[in-house]
Amino acid sequence: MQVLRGAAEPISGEKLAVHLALSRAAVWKRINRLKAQGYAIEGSPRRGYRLLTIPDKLLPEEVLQGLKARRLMGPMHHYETLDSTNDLAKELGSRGAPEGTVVVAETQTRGRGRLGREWESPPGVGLYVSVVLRPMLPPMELPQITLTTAVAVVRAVRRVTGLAPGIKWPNDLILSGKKLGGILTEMESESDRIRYLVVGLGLNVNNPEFPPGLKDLATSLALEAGRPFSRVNLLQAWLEEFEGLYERFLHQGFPEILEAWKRHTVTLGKKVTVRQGPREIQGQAEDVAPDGALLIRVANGEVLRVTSGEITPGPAEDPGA
Ligand code: BT5
Repeated sequence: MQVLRGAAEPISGEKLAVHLALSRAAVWKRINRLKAQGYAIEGSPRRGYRLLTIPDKLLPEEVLQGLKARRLMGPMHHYETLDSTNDLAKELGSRGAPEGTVVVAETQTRGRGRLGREWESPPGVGLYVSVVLRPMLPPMELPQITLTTAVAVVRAVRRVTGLAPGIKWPNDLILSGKKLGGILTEMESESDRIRYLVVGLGLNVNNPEFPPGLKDLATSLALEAGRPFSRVNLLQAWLEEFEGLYERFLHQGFPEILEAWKRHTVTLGKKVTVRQGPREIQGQAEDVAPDGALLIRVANGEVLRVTSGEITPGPAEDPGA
């Protein structure tokens, strides 16, 4: 692939065979595999092979090309369709897949949010990606990794598109008041140690529209900017930003990342309602504790710690909420 990509002129099968130390038949097979993946390759018996177009897919050949992240460098698994990239990443994690294993799909048939909710994952327009990590950390540090992931998404989106999403505690990426993306962090732990964890990111990139139920709630980068963006560039940028922040988190702890998170959040300083199953807490979102918990000042002046739940703006009965 690299050879074809860099070539201005068609390259003969013979030359490719020498360059790749393969037989002519093996070169032919490889070219056919690339074509099946969607690469448009012109081949003429006399002149050789020429790359015409690269498919708009998150193929490892494209994503790993020029990727600066080293720790999260793969192995990378790409699928046209998966039930859920988190499910496959968890399966790979349980079978011993190394840290940095990346699972990407063009579409998901059962993309998941938290608490069994669905993640709308139409083909070819979003990022649906999961990464296996093996940090030597206690399970209670999981929320910090979710916040770290969100900061990495903000940075990646800014870098590639110039748009600046906000973060709604703990895991929503928000643009123009609508949901642009979400993060699903899941783990397998033993006693007081994380065995492996999976960080899953869903990001709406080039979605031209959303189904009726999501129309008023969801947005995509393309809808906001009025033009499409390269999903490959966004995935590369997220892997790079995430790797940098994850390493910082492991070596220097959470404080600096938390400060960055606070700069990007749209939650703090606002009146909120938190729903935790049947329970509801109303108050002012004051701060995030060093461990990632949200601190809410309620009517009697007490500050409550919230480690999970659903946040909506204002008091629940507020019609403007
Ligand atoms: C999340 O859940 O926000 C986490 C979503 C994580 C999805 C990724 S995709 C790759 C990986 N593999 C998976 O199977 N999952 C992860 P939550 O906070 O529970 O939000 C879910 C809610 O967001 C739904 O109930 C809808 O209201 C809304 N929603 C669903 N699809 C959406 C979309 N594409 N864009 C915006 N909002 C959406």
